[in-house]
Parts: sequence; C-alpha cells; structure tokens
Amino acid sequence: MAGDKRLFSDMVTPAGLAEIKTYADGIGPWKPYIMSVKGVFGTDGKQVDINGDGKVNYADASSLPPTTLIADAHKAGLMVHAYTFRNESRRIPADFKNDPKAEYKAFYRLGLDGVFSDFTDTAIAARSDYLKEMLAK
Ligand SMILES: [Ca+2]
Repeated sequence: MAGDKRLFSDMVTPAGLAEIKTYADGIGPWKPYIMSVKGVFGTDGKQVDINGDGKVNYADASSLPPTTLIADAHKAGLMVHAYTFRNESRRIPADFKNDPKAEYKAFYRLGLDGVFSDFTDTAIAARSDYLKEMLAK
C-alpha cells in the first residue's frame, strides 16, 4: 500500500534483516526459507511418486542443503522461529524417514531458536533429544 515493491525474498537478505531488526526481535519464516526440498522429475515433467503411495508430496522429496538465513538473522541480532512442523508423513521430506523428530533436530542443529508446531509434544521431545545431544559433545 505504501508502494514498496520488495518481496519477502528481499527481506531475508542481510540488508532486509538489518531493516527488520529496527522494529522486530525475530523473524518467523516458512521452513523452506531455511531448508528447502527437491523432488525427482520424470521425463513427463511431473514429480515422481518415489514412495509409490499414489500421491506426490514432501515424502517424495529430499532436503536441500540449508540456506544461510539462520546465521544471517543471528548476525543481525534476530531470533528465528520457523513454521509449521507437523507429524504428517506427507509433510516430512523423505530423508527424515517419516520421523518428525529427525526433522526438528535437523533444524535445531542449524541454530533455529523456536518452532511453530501443530504437535508441541513432538517439538518438545525433539528439543530434549537435541539438548542431550549437545550436552554429550
Ligand atoms: Ca508419494
């Protein structure tokens, strides 16, 4: 409405994050801004149903290497809480082998400060596992 043509993608750059820090303490990006996924595409151009369940979704895709968003946000003095974590196999990338805790832990290991979850018991259990893992180091 103010005529600003920037998109969300502009705001997750170091310059955008520095601007956000002028009015906020943290950001709440969609998980793929931190770690996206990639599926396999067939010769017909359609994503392949890797697990053969008749549906094409996150369970047929694998995680890509993480972006620098968490590190960039932390450098800017911002906390990062990502959304939305769920205990639903169709929303969990194949490399986590249908284990929602494995997905949380991968994000926690990247330095994620908090999560938006539809299954808080799983988020807390995964956080507990992660903290034990950190103490063992
Ligand atoms: Ca499938």
